[in-house]
Amino acid sequence: MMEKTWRWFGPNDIISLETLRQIGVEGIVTSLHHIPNGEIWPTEEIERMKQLIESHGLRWSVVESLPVCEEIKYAGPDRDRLIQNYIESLRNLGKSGVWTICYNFMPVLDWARTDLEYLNPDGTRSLYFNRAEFAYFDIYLLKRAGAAGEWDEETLRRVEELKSVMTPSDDARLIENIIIKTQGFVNGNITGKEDDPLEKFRQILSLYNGIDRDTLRDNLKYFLEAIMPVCREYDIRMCIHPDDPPMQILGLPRIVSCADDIEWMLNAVPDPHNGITFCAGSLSAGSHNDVPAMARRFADRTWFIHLRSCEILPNGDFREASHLGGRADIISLVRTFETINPGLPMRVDHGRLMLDDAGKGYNAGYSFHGRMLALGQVDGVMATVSRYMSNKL
Ligand code: DNO
Repeated sequence: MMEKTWRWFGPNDIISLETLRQIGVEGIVTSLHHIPNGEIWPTEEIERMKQLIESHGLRWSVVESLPVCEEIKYAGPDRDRLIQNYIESLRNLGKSGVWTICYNFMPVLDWARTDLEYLNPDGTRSLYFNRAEFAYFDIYLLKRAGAAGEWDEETLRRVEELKSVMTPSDDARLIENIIIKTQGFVNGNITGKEDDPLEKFRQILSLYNGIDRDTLRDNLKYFLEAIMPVCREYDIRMCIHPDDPPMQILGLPRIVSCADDIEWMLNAVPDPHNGITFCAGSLSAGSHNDVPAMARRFADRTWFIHLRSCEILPNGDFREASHLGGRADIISLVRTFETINPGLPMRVDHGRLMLDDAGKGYNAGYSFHGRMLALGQVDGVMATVSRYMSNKL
């Protein structure tokens, strides 16, 4: 059966490893969050983390993420040195036996939501992407040249409605959600300590002027070809995370948004060490993605799974559904992966904000009770599928 893992943010995480053990977690997904992007992860630091995890009867199953610097993505002058550093980090992880690495190749924004506490009828709160609010941010707050021309008419109509009701504090909240609260803990481009985060954000965006889809694809291929030798040497499985949401945003190219994209990147470097993180949540936020069909197609090159599910609303907004609802069809996914590529590490991704979790300072999407409930649900699905597959049901 899939290995039940949990994203844990290191010794400063409010949720302890003891707690995780008690709720049935087997493996830990974490990163060396204190090491700045682009620096080599030293063996001693990797070993310290590994031993801490193992001393609680768990294992360090997956690194999420070993971040790829922007400069590698847009192919800046320092790219080869940064790739060498990446290779050294992989070598050190390989020597310590940490062999599954999640990363992404999304320019600038690691993931995007407009509302981190969208109120559901039952009183829980979800992460939500309001298409009109995002377009409003793009056009009126970021003031990106040409932005208005990239949105459809219906969204632009909603944007004008919004414009008449948004207050300065609504604007500030939107900026904070899009470029700080969702980013600071995963990416490090914007930490929230900047005097003018929006201006800093514009500067980072401008690094991608002139970079289109094909160029970004070339840069991904260049990066993967450079790291494959060390991956082969230590049997390291690289797992690219799909774009979240799976569409073009802010004029940036995104190249892992649909089945054709995934097919392209797997074929561009046809080595099994070049694989994917099957993030059912990200993929299900795109109406063009048939998630169960994609799982069947790519299960043999999947090395890590994020179980989560989105619901797309008629106006193009999406919200994170319950782990048993939405478009992803987690029951079907568990059966597919257990049939084609059994035993992969899986973590439930995100969870609703519920019970007494609000206000405790959890990273957006990573509160305790919602994730624990989701893990319980998925655990039940896994047990049922397993029994069914062994013909005892
Ligand atoms: C958000 C996460 C992403 C993911 C990275 C992987 O909750 O799914 O931040 O960890 O994109 O590199």
